Amino acid sequence: MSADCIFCKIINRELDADIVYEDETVVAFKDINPAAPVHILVVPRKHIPTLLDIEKEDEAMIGHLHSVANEVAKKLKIDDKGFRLVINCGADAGQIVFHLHLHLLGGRPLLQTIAKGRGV
Ligand code: DGP
Repeated sequence: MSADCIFCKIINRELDADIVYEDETVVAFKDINPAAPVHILVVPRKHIPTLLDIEKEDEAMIGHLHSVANEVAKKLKIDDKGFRLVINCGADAGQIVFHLHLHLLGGRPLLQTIAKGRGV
C-alpha cells in the first residue's frame, strides 16, 4: 500500500471504481478514460510501481494477472474477436499511474499498432 497511490485507494475502497473482478491478489476495474469499448485495468493488490520493480517472488502473481485478464475477457465477451494487453512502463511509454497494471482492451478492431493514446 502506498499512501498517495490512486490504485491502492481503489483497491482499499477509499476511491470508487467499477470493479469487474477481484480475488486475494488481483483487482480488475474499468478504466476511467476508456480507449476502447472494453478497457479494463488488471491490477495487483501489491503496490509495485513499474514492471521494472517486479521481483522473483512476484513471478507467480504476474502469471496470475494474465489468467485474470483471460477470465475477464471471456466474462466481457471479447475473447471471441480478440483483445490486446498492454503494460506501460515509465515516462516514454506514457505511464501515468505508478502502480503496475495491465490494460485489457477490446470491443473494436485495434488496427493501430502498440502506440499509446487513442491507438492502443
Ligand atoms: P497508464 O498510462 O498505463 O499509467 O494508464 C493509467 C490508466 O489509469 C489511464 O488509462 C487512466 C486510468 N485511471 C487514472 N486514474 C483513474 C481512476 O481514478 N480510476 C480509474 N478507474 N482509472 C483511472
